[in-house]
Amino acid sequence: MTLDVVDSLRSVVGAAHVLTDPSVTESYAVDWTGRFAGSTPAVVRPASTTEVAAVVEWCADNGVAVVPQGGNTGLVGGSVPLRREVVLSLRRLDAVSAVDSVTGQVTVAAGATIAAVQRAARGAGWEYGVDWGARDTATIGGSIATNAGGSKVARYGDTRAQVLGVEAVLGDGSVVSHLGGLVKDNTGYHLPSLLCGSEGTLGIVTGARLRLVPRVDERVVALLGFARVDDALAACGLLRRSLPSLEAVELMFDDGLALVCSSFGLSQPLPAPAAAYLLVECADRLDPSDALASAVAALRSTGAAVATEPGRRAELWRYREGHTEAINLLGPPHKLDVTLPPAALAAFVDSVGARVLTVDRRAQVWLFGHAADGNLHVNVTGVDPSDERIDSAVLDLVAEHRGSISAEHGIGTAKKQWLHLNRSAAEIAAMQSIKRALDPHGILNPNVLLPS
Ligand code: FAD
Ligand code: 2HG
Ligand code: ZN
Repeated sequence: MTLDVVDSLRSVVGAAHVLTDPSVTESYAVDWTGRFAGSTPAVVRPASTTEVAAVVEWCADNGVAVVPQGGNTGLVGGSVPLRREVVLSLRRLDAVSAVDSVTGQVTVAAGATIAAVQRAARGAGWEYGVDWGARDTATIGGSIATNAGGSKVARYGDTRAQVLGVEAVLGDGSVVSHLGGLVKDNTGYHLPSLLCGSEGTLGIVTGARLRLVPRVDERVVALLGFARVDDALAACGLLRRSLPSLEAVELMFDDGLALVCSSFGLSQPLPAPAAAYLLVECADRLDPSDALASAVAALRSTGAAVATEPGRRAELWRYREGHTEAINLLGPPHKLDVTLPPAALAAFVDSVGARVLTVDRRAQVWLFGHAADGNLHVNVTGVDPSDERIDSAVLDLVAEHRGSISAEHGIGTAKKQWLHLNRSAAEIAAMQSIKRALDPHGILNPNVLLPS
């Protein structure tokens, strides 16, 4: 059976592009955190939409399940083969077409990285409005499949808000392509919206037409300390109201910042440590430093480090973006990426640590996130990576506060069993009907999102 799969896939994409050596396929079979790992008979690396369609059609005809994979930076175990599925890597489809400088749009292939799209946009006087720490590896296809968020959502929206059109291969091998880029186009179901956040269960995204935003080059970053967590959370609303140039408001706490400092040999950013920190970025055509300074003056901040020069701005961002890597150095974490209603955020921050400790006294709970969106990343280390009581404790608390159990990373395999906390039986049944319609053989990423 395995040999047939490999031989057949080789005849579609060429022998060099079907990887079977376990020492090579291993890295495609374990997720970024190290918490989710499996194995695969083959990693197939097509170079075009036609080849993707031929691979999927062959897999559909032969009942072979497929896990699509982009940069493999996903954080919910959705991009790895847990039950010997074939891995379909999109990384060779990495073309970025010329930016249409009139419409501010670009067509990109699924395997292009976020950084490649950002570079192309900037080169043409535009900007791609989505950004996060894994930009050099994460792909457009993966970001559409997860509806990735990142640090600029409050200003520009999530990935779904950037996607004007998609090209995708559905579960029977048919190709849907709608890349014309018309901003107003009410011609029936909006497949791009449906594919955004579908986590590879409805179709393999092979390309997308993306909206860009005007480039603004004058930037200022401030890292602010707060003696009380409540003061930091309250500051977030005030900054959003008073600064039209606000691009990001990111939240950190003293323990997480100290971990980043010790992991990467960084010095503390402020003269005196604080309980909570906000990393704030403003961007505009004219220098937004004065506007930010007057907004900050109205806050209960205990100290600030401010930077306008690109190198120094990046140094301040390192304190925030270093969290994921620093936490992973402690061993595979439980990652719970959640949203709380603004009124519930402070109470959740207060109680989540204690709730986790009732499950395992050894737990270390790390909190950080995108404060502008009420999006908190709860990471738990020091416990058994497979102890799902940890995930239950956090996600039940989120549901008690009427929050979302997935803000931006998706459900994947990690949160599949808690989907009912946010979705009714009728909603799940509707999703299953859509799945059956677009993937009639049930071969596309079968381990994620929906109950089996
Ligand atoms: P993969 O990890 O390869 O796949 C993710 C999911 O998409 C899987 O279910 C996979 O099957 C599916 N998929 C991949 N490609 C396709 C395709 N072409 N067609 C259909 N399905 C596909 N995420 C955020 O939202 N915000 C953040 O701030 C953020 N920060 C991060 C920081 C770090 C350091 C890391 C490691 C990750 C971070 N992430 C963040 C998570 C991750 O980068 C995103 O989920 C990203 O969108 C995944 O893209 P990828 O190409 O790596 O996809
Ligand atoms: C971030 O905001 C990412 O840095 C990763 O979404 C979150 O590591 C995490 O839990
Ligand atoms: Zn995030």
